[in-house]
Amino acid sequence: MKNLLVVLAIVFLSATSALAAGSHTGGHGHDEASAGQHMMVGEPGMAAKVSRTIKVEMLETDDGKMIFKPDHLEFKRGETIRFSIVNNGELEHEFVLDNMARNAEHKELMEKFPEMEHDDPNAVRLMPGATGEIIWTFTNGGGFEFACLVPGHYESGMHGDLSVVDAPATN
Ligand SMILES: [Cu+2]
Repeated sequence: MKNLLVVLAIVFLSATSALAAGSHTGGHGHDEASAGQHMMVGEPGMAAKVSRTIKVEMLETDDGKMIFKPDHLEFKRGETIRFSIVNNGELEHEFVLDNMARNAEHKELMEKFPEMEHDDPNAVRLMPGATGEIIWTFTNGGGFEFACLVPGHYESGMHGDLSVVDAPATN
C-alpha cells in the first residue's frame, strides 16, 4: 500500500511539472509574432514595398490625458505602411499594433510584470524624444487597434482604432 502511494505521488509530481513546463513555453502571449507566423493584424513588411509613411505622435496633454495623434487610421488590405513614431511626451510610451483581444491580454500581463521587455515586430517602445519605426503589411481586413500598454496609459486615452478595408474594386 505504501509503495502504491509513493508511485502515485511520483506520477502526480511528474504530471504537474509537465504542466508547468507546458505553460512556460506558452510564454508571454507573443509566440504568434515571434514564431514568424502571420498575425490577424498582418505581418512585418519589407521596406521596398512601403506605399506610404504615416506619422504617429505620442504625447501627454495638459489635462492629464495620454494620446496618440492621430487616433484613427485606415488602410487598404495589402498595403505596406511605414509607421514613423515619435514620442513628444515626457514619459516612456509604446506603440503596439494588434487586435483588441490580444492587446487586452497583453495589457493584463504588463500590469502583472511592468518590467516586461518586448522584442516584437508589431511593437516599439520609445523614451521621451525618441523616434521609432515599424514597417507593416496589412494582410487581413477588419478592425484593429494600436495602443500603449504601459500600465495606466491605455486608461488615460492612449489607444486608437485602425481599420483595414478591402480595396474599392467590389463596390
Ligand atoms: Cu504610454
